[in-house]
Amino acid sequence: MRTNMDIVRYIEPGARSPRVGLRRDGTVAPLPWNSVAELLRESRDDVRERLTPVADEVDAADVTFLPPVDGRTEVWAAGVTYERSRTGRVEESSEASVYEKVYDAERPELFLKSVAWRVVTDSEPVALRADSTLDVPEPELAVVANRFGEIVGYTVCNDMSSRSIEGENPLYLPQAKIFSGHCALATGIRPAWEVPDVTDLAITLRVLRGGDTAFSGDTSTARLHRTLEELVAALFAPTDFPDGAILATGTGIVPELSFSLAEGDRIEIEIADVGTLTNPVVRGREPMSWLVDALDRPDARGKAQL
Ligand code: DO4
Ligand code: MG
Repeated sequence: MRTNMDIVRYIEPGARSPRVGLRRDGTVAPLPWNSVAELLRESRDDVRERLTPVADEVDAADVTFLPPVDGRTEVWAAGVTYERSRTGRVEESSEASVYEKVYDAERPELFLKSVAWRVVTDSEPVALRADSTLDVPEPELAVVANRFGEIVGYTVCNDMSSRSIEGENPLYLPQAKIFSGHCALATGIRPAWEVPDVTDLAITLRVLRGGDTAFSGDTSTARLHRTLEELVAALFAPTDFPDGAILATGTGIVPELSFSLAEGDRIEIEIADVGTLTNPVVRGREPMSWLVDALDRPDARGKAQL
């Protein structure tokens, strides 16, 4: 029988080190790994077999949840994997043909999105670059793969993007995609065997502004132009990932060019059977400086009042 369990990273009040745990029914209990990176060094079968708490559970309301990525695990992203993403890039870009070509090419577009420490999680802020004029959230199903390239689980990713910077020149992609507050993951990793049909998951996005809905959209993973296995295989073919990797699989929701995120917005993403992710929006680097403080002090993390 399927349950609502997911794998989380969390810290208990007064503790110095995060733990990896199993969250279910409003509780969390520690698992036999010290980090998500350590878990991703094991085979999928071993993870499934060892997914049993090693100590008593505590109330989930009493702990702080951290992004479900640590150590040397990298977050990568695929691009232009939905038709809507291709259309959106063609509209925004000074070099439309590169997006037309990559949609149908055998080789997918893959880019490094984030190292672990830069990732934020649910209820922490995401940011807009101070020099960007057109900004969007990108709600994406993210695949969590172990060191062998096996899909162990899924989570929700927001691949925050500057459309004005990418649109000016595709070579600016790393600057459009990587900045303080650029990448959010949900707090939980849903074990792959708990998701009944990953090929047809509803994805919804809502942007709230001053209590009103400023944008909403939806799609389904059924519209993904490539398979998850194909994307993971392309990522792992030339590269070792000793602590596994998280791969966001691209967005199928792209607002019209007339819409841009603004400071103070609240972004809500839901992927059926996987999880939810809500983040307030700030502008510039300064409101994200707590990420540096949180390197050694997880209690410095910038939880927002949502
Ligand atoms: O081609 C640029 C990035 C595309 C992307 O991030 C997406 O389609 O989700
Ligand atoms: Mg994206």
